[in-house]
Amino acid sequence: MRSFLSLLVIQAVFAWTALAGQSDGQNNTDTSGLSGIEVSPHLNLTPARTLPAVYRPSNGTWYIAPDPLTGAGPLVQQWGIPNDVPIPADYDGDGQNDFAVYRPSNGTWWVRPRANTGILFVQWGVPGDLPIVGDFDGDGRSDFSIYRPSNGTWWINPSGRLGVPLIYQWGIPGDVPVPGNYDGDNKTDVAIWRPSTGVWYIMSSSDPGHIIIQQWGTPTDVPVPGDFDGDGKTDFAVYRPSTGTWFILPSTSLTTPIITTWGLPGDMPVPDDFDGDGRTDIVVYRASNGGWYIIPSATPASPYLVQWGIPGDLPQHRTQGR
Ligand SMILES: [Ca+2]
Ligand SMILES: [Ca+2]
Ligand SMILES: [Ca+2]
Ligand SMILES: [Ca+2]
Repeated sequence: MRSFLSLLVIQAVFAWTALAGQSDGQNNTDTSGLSGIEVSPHLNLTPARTLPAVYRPSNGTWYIAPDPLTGAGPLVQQWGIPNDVPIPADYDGDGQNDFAVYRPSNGTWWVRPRANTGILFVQWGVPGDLPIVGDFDGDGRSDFSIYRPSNGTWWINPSGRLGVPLIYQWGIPGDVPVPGNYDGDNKTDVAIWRPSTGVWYIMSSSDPGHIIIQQWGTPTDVPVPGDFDGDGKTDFAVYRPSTGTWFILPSTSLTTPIITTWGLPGDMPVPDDFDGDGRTDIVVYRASNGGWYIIPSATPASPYLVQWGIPGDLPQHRTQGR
């Protein structure tokens, strides 16, 4: 067995650099498949809400849809190279997701903050690790974090204490990381979903000795945790691809599941708060036509479609973390 300690040493070779004012040295001109693109440096979204956004692996470019409320945007940014994994999150704490990619080949993170305050670069991870989004220390900034599927360990580099990692063994091979704020204390909880049994195991950040265990889902489901009822706590939820059915267990009413059919075989569930009412919306992305099919939680009788993306694009949304 390769020793745990040797991995620790690898992880300790860690660099943090903020390179103020550097450009990525690439242009922003590729608008293939999308029309009317203008480059806009910043979108101020009040109230906080999500816009449809895609990452195009072929050219490492991000495309964020125009804001229907203000008309601002769209926003286009080249940030990434082939084989990078997009991992947007709010790394600088300004309330907006930043352009960010994780490079699996060498475990490096490349963040271009939306506030344009310089580039963040961190080495955190080894090949095989999965990048994770979450604010585990609760300071409002996402922490550089990875989950190691081979042994179920979590390696969290907290933004409040960079270089002083939090390491947890939580999971076994086959488990799916489902970080979220299940206990409502505004710190992300370490959590996994076990497909074989459909059981969720949550390590509560407010009381690490208290383990939340909930059976919810079947082996072929996809976990889609979110705060669908808007009480500040992440709800257990799964999406069943074969039937396009959502099974949501609201934290305010664990005995009253919400079951909604929304999606066709092949669709990807991309739940997030698109209408800005503080509740996660039921949304699927259809790769064949770049369609975002949105049920806004504030007006569920009026679902709508946003066409944003072309085949091959990866839809971006926040399903993890807070
Ligand atoms: Ca943090
Ligand atoms: Ca928490
Ligand atoms: Ca909730
Ligand atoms: Ca909503």
